[in-house]
Amino acid sequence: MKRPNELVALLGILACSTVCAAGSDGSSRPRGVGPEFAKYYKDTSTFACISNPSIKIPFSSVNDDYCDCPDGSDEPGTAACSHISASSITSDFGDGVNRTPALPGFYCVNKGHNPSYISFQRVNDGACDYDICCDGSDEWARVGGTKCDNRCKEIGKEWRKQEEQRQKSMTAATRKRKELAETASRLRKEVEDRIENLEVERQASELKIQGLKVELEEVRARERGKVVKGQKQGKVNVLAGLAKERVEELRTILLEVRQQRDESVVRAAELEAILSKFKEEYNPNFNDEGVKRAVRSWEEYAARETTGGGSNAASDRDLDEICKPDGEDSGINWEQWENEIEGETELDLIYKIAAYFPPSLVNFIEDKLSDFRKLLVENGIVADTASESGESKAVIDARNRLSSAESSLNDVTSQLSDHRSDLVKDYGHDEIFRSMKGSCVSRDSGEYTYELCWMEKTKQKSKKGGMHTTMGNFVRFSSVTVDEFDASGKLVPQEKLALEYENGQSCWNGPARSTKVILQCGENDEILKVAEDEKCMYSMHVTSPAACDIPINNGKGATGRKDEL
Ligand code: MAN
Repeated sequence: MKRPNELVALLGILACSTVCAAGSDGSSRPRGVGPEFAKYYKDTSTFACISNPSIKIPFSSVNDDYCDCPDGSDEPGTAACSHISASSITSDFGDGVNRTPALPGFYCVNKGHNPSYISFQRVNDGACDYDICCDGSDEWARVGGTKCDNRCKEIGKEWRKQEEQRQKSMTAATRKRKELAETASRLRKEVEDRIENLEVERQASELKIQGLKVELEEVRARERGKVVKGQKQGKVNVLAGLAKERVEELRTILLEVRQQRDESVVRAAELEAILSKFKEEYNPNFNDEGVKRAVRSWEEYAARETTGGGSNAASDRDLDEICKPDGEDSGINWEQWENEIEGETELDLIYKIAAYFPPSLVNFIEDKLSDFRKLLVENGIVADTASESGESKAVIDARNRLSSAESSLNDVTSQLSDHRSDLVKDYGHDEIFRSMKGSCVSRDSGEYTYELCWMEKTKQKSKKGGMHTTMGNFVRFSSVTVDEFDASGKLVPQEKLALEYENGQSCWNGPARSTKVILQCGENDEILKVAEDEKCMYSMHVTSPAACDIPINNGKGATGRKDEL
């Protein structure tokens, strides 16, 4: 089954038989076969293609540099079937033949280091691939004179050193993660305790408010009993009304009496004139005893000093004043009194008594009255009407106590609501990010310094100065698949935990900035790389102990405790 032009392979075959000893475990396997596939190559007379065992070929056709099996399994040590391994769409042409590569690649024993598989295309391609095949066994045919020395000893040594370092770092990362998880659980407990305390505070606060409402009503009722207010209901106003009526009545009577007096005075004057004339004109010689007695009486009357019963100018002026109707310019200005009275208590009027005393006594009396009033207020006997609103101090104080209790209840309620939302918030597996919330890590990249604050924001700041730009606010966890080298140096897709930051500052002519933070396990929080994948859409690759041993939940909501709630 060999073709004449497959000289290179033939040379190789001459250099080493088809069934080169390959096993580090001492077993003999064809070249390029890994220990897990050794069982297919045990029969040294016939070989059955691994994925299509009905296709059988002589064992001598194994590794003869000609691809016989549709799955390439007859050429584990050459590149003859590399077209199969290179292509991935060979599985089914409807003929029932499986064309999927049966082997992962050429097996490099790499004694002194780690065995690994290298892709068949790189077998005998004239290049030493020490990164995968440190023993150089992939270039066994020495194509173009290529000779790859076995470097596994030194490469293995360096790898072990690095691996030891990596292991140490991973151990430290795992320990840190454990500490972070403990801190997170303590912080959660603190929130739960706080909620419990706040709940007690809330209930106490509600009871206090009920009590203060009752107290306010009681104080109001009590103070209402003490305060005399209003023009209509006040006793002083009633008294003033009565006094006004009485004054009017007396004034009317006075006017009548004054008129009667004036009339009597006129009449008396007329009579006096008659009697004077009578005295002058009577005949004293006419011996009439009755007339003589009358004249004597008149003379005695006329000789008596006047008693002032008649009018004189001064008393008339007084009477004129008194008889003027009450108003602004005369008598009592009732309107002014009534206005003054409004809003005042009887007590206030009593305190004004001081105004009626001689000025020398006024200060003394005012001091005494003020002290007395204070004493009455302090002892709850009279209401304190100091406030402009007309409410007593006691009512104002009671209302202030109620308002302050209500405002503390609002505060407690809002704290409770914040803490409760915090408890149901997704903080990731083990709520690990609860302990990291608000802590930040930054990295210089290009013309910017980038900052990541866990569970909060991502920011970008120009090194030239100026304000920072928000690249997003944390919204949720998600996951991304990225290709990573595995231990054997192969790129394999790995699912990574990611944190989505969205709704950052708007981009000019573009979307609001957003950042996808892709996490990988590491000893420290460190931004490894920042990229602007599309305009204003950034990705950050970050290491953190928080990302170690985390089951990825495909970004479907909470990765931790929230699912249990
Ligand atoms: C700033 C930065 C850049 C961004 C542009 C868009 O310069 O935020 O990352 O691409 O604005 O205008």
